[in-house]
Amino acid sequence: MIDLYALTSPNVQKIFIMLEECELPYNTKLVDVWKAEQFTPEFTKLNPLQKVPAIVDHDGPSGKPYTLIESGAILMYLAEKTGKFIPHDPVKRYDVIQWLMVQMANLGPMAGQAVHFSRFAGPGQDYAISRYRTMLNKLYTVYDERLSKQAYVIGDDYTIADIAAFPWLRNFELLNIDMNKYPHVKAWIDKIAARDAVKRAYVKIGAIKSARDNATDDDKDRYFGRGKYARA
Ligand SMILES: N[C@@H](CCC(=O)N[C@@H](CS)C(=O)NCC(=O)O)C(=O)O
Repeated sequence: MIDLYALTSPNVQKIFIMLEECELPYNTKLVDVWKAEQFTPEFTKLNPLQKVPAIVDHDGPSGKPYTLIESGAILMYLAEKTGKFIPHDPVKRYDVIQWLMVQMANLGPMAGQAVHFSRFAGPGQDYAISRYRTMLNKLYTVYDERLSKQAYVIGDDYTIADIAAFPWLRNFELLNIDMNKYPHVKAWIDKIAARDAVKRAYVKIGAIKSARDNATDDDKDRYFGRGKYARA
């Protein structure tokens, strides 16, 4: 059995999708980051970075419990555990790993900062918003070019490179991205959204209630590490 420490953000959505795709049994343990639950000593022991997702696989390597953080590492671990969504062929395998890293190091951080500066940082953020949205449009262009030539991110097969990118690229409305420019990404989003496992994952995610809508200014300062919570 796997414990998934979760809320509803894109990095967590990846893991719900992967667990559903692999049909692995799991318990969802909610960590409401809007209520500071990521900062408890119990959760900090699991993830010293105090972020979701994290998993504990009670049937880990050698049958012992194993804790993992970072959504990209969790996807690789689950792919290797089940032998699914990562090819054995060495070239294709490294194609998957490369594109997983593209998502982890580029798409996720750029989209996260674009949302932060457009929604949560207050007025006067034009430079930051333009910078992150420019980087995002570059990334949508790169994914669109790939998907104009092939069905999935690394070729003919659906892999963890798709599962990692999907929760971010599907957020185009929130990110204010004009999808008329990226028709192949749009078709790929629709195709992945129609998968049974993905539908099951989003039913579960949709049922999660967090304190985000009622977060006070102090809750937001604590979450974003600003105001009296800033360390620099
Ligand atoms: N690189 C990490 C990012 C995880 C992350 O940023 N999680 C956010 C939600 S999307 C979080 O838990 N934030 C709480 C905090 O920073 O206090 C991953 O991909 O797992």
